[in-house]
Amino acid sequence: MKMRRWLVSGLLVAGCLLSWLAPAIRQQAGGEGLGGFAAFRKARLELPERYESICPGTVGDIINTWGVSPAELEGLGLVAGRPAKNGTEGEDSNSLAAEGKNLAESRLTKVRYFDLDGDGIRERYSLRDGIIKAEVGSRLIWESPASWWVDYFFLGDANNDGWQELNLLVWKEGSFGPQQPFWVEGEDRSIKNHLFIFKLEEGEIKPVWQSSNLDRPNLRAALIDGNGDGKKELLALEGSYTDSGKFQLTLWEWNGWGFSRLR
Ligand SMILES: [Ca+2]
Ligand SMILES: [Ca+2]
Repeated sequence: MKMRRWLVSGLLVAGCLLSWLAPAIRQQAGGEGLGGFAAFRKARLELPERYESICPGTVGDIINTWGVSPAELEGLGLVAGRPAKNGTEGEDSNSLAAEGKNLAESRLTKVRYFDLDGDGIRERYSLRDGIIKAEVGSRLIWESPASWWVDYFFLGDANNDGWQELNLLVWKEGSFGPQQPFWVEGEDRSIKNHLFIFKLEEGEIKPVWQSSNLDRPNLRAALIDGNGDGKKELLALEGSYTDSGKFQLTLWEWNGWGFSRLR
């Protein structure tokens, strides 16, 4: 009996000690729990490299680069500009699934020259091994933090304010971007996908808008005026956190504080 009491109090002490030590242990693992992200990054680095030379800006580009059929785009109300393929819905989803899998299981290398701030000088945006760099001439003006894995970037006026933006699809730990709301406690620390929007102003890359965890990871996204209203909509090729064979196309529009889903 005495022995059992000792055991119980011993366990209690061990428990208290562990709960007291736990934050210290977590801190040693990188403060933000980088152990999980390091493993994520390592797995990403092992994926085959894929090169992409264009940023799709039209429905036709999307068909050519995302493995999407015209019928699927017409299903979202986007005019594909060429006759829809004679196929069943099942065949269409298969083609999206096949190309989606290729996109999901690759590591993108991409370079784009683009004048984001409209000063007449094009900057160089280059993505490699999950890090994006912005350079003017030989000067590095910004690179994404090592605690992010950037899967994809696209350039264009995401919020329809007349200024072009640098838009990133980012994997990172924790639901919020660098601007975490101060009232949020006990944040979800899982590694999820985000859409981050930046602008180039006075020679500096500055955040414009950052999503919290996306409901589904975006493999690709593009800004196209699909309905001809003069504003850009966001077309996203979405995967799934849990089902590696599941893909869907969704269409969104900027609502002033974020994106609302149209279809
Ligand atoms: Ca410029
Ligand atoms: Ca803009």
